[in-house]
Amino acid sequence: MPIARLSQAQVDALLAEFPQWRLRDDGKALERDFVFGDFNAAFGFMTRVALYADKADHHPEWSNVYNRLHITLTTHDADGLSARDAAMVRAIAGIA
Ligand code: H2B
Repeated sequence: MPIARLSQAQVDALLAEFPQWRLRDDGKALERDFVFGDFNAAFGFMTRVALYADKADHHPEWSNVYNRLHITLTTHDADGLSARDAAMVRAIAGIA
């Protein structure tokens, strides 16, 4: 089912509040890199995000190499950013 996309003003406000995230060149996703102390810390964080994602039924695209994590947030059902991505940015800020 299609989901409404965020307006440009909503995306701008989100990026102003959470400057660690950047807008992908095509404007359809947010990206953030994390570096943790070790793999245990990285995977522990991923586990907490995964539990949120499962509950929210909204899933990050991510890759992990040892203590590094790259997260891309987008809403496939919106072909761009939606309120679900904004909620996930907030949730991740609470977990980080
Ligand atoms: N995650 C993301 N990132 N985007 C989606 O559009 C999406 C999702 N859709 N997780 C959900 C699952 C959908 O496929 C299920 C059926 O609700």
